[in-house]
Amino acid sequence: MFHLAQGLYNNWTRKEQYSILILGLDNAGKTTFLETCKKEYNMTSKDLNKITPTVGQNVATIPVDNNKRLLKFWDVGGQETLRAMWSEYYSQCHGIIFVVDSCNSLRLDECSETLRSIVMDEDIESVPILMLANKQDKPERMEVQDIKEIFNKIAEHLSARDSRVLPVSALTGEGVKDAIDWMVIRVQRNKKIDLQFIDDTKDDHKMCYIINIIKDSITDRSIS
Ligand SMILES: Nc1nc2c(ncn2[C@@H]2O[C@H](COP(=O)(O)OP(=O)(O)OP(=O)(O)O)[C@@H](O)[C@H]2O)c(=O)[nH]1
Ligand SMILES: [Mg+2]
Repeated sequence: MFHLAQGLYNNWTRKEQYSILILGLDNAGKTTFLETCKKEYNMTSKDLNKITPTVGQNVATIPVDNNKRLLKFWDVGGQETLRAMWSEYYSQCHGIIFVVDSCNSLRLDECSETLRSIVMDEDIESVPILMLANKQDKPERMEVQDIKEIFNKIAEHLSARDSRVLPVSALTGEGVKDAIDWMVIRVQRNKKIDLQFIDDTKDDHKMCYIINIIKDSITDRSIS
């Protein structure tokens, strides 16, 4: 009887959990975005001035939608050597946030080629993709429309998949909640998703394994 009651209780209280990958070139603002998300949802977050380049990953689970659902964010380092490992995460993710530095026009080609390689990967078929035109607080930013044009060319490969470009400032928090709201709706709508619930320790083990490989291959930068 106790086990039955406990089973029912667990069933009622478990929450849907979605894994969201945060990708983008190094220095785009991924970790800043994650820390600001934590702050926006009243979680303890790092001092934004103390964020260092990520070697490996940062993980945070944030309750959203009035605490009814969980988004588990995987912020993966964007340095070129680390990008080769991104695809290891694709089969586990329900949504992708691709962060772009709107102030660095010199890296736009690199940025669009990187996004193209993500979009073309069959493991992320049907996964919603949100592109964030970050650093909108800076006067030298590119117009969001220009960034949209680049993304739209790549979006031709997305078929009927949900995709969007939104302006944000990870530093000031402007647009961050709108971005999360968009993603929460999309991951729920996505019929093909395979829902994970709170007990996803197997995935964590897999991710830890991946991260150890990454750490072995990088020695010269500090872990954030
Ligand atoms: N002005 C401004 N600066 C930002 C913003 N977002 C990030 N930055 C700055 O950009 C730099 C890089 O930010 P990170 O969050 O470390 O970038 P990242 O994408 O995680 O970089 P990697 O971990 O190397 O892949 C830091 O100096 C941040 O303070 C923003 O919205 N506005
Ligand atoms: Mg980082």
